[in-house]
Amino acid sequence: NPDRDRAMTGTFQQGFAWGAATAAYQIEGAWDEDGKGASIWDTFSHHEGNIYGNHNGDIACDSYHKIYQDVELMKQLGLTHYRFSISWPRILPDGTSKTINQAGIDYYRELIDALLEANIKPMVTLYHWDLPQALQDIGGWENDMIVVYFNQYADVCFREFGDKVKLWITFNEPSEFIKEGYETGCLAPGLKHQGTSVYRVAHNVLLSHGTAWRTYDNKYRASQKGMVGICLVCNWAIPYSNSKEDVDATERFIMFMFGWFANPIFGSGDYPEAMKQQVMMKSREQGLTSSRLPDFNEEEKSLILGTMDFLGLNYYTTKRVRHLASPTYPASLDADQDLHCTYDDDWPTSGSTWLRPVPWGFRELLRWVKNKYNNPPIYITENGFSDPNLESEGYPNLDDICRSKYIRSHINELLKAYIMDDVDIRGYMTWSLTDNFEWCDGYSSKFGLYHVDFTDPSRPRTPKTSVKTYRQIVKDNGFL
Ligand code: PNW
Repeated sequence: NPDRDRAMTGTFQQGFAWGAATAAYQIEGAWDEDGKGASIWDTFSHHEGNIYGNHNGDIACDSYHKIYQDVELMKQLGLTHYRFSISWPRILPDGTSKTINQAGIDYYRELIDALLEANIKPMVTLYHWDLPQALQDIGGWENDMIVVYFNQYADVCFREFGDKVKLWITFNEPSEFIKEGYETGCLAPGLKHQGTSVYRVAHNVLLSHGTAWRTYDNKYRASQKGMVGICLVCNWAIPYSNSKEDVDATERFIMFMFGWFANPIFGSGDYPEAMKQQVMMKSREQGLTSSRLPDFNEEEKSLILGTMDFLGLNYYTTKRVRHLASPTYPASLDADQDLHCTYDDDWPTSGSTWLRPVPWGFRELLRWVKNKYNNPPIYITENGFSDPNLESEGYPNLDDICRSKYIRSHINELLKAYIMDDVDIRGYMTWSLTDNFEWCDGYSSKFGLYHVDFTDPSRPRTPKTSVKTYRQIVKDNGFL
């Protein structure tokens, strides 16, 4: 449908949030400075063979020492918002509120003040994957006690920064760090606990989220008047064929990726039916008497349901989904879904195998979320593109026309969702401000609007062409 891709002119509402997003471990560096404790990412990346080229985040973009340079980049873009994350062990070195590292608090206060001085509002993620190693040593998210520790940490952050931070995100992409951290082992802590752990961990993450939201609601909301949300990543998905099997598999795919967290927090108040049925069926096949997916008791359900002031939605790509029965063993989150994902060959490529730009999928996803979950307020908290591997053409290539195209086309679909579909969209944060430590890809994968030279000790930042593109859209509040 060629009409689908036609660009639209128009603007977003006054006060629309325009931002860029980052995460502590990916940019800060200073991994053991000024009293910071180790995180699971320090441990994981220091272990040979876990990361491309054995890269690590010891220095990264050195953003810990470059507050004012980074704020300058945001000013050049004309941003109204900046999404960053707090490193839990930088302020609570052993994970608990027994010891507070004042230098860590001071660092984030200085950053927040510098942002506000530049008229940029902070949006702060509490957990973007860098758990204190001390808490991993007692089981991390598999230990039910984590709910208490996360709540202590959230409470310290609300207390210390809540006078100036009005937009909070508890978790970034739980589906992602749980699957890759506890089952495939691709992300820290690198565990390969197949089949059951992911569901137990998700249960604890949901309880942690709900508890922290209630702490804000009970102790801080009246005086601080902020909002607390969660970031969920969701691909759009379309069936491989019109068969009922493929259509059902597509629905399952979205439920396992998004409904797993969305339904308990702002949907039915329980795990999705498709997920419950599927994991029960698979568990029975494996000779288990109960499902590997835990049940919520009523108390847990009511603790979690309704604990969301806004949805942070991360969108990158779309998949084509086909039903495919998986073998009974080994049990895994993937095998539980009985499906196979592909993409269409005519979807363009990027520097990441998993990322095929499909802008219209963005609008479809937004419309689906609106209808399925009763029109929640949505901030796009991540959307971005990795530079194709241009080594052969001489790196760095700062003329990132593909990123410009990605940004323009995705924001245009967002505009259609806002104007034509009445989706309640409050803002858009691009991933990412600068090139940074891209998890297991190290520095080989580049998502930044600004290039960073990681071979230079001063980590100079240079604008790519997409800076101009994004600055114009921000200035026009859309497309004039
Ligand atoms: C995000 N997907 O992860 C993370 O939040 C960032 O820290 C990361 O740097 C960025 O994407 C780029 O990789 C994703 O399934 C996880 O489409 C999964 C998906 C996309 C992004």
